[in-house]
Amino acid sequence: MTRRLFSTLLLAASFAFAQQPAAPPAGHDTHAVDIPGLKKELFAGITEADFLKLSDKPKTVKVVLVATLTSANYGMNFNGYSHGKAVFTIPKDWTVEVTFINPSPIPHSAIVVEKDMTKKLQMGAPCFDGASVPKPEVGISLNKAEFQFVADEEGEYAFACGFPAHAINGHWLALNVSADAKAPTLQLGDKPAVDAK
Ligand SMILES: [Cu+2]
Repeated sequence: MTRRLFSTLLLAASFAFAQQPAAPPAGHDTHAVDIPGLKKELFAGITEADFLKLSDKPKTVKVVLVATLTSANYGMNFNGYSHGKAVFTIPKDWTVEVTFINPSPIPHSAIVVEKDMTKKLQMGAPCFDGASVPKPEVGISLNKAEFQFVADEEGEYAFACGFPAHAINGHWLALNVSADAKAPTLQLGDKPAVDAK
């Protein structure tokens, strides 16, 4: 099966499931056994502690987003979570350095948008300067990309996949920018929020 055909089939499947209630996330599982063709060396050694980490630079935090880390939500997850079930909270005016990794042959991407945009088929432009991989609508496969932005406005945002129809099918995590937050935190599923270290 060609990659293009496989992508088309996955997209078709994602549309078919779009009308069904969201399945609960399968939890954090470091093995993505059901998605064929993963370039696993791209995320080898990455653990939960890497998802959100303080940088050596002041008021700067590092985020790692791995698309298809598990087979949850047909691979349309970041770090094993989808549908906003992982929540990053970033203090206002902090710099966020994002490493996006897609070990899958199916294209995915990462772009910061307002949370409401995740209900749309297309994500449009990022809502902070530079807050996207190049050409998020085209996506990246079997590769990684880095970008950074300053979270200079409070609000409810999302790290969304910009590949058409992925965010509306759950391929996004929540991102809150808060003037009250003292430190960056990450909440994974039903676990308590944890400060970045
Ligand atoms: Cu995606």
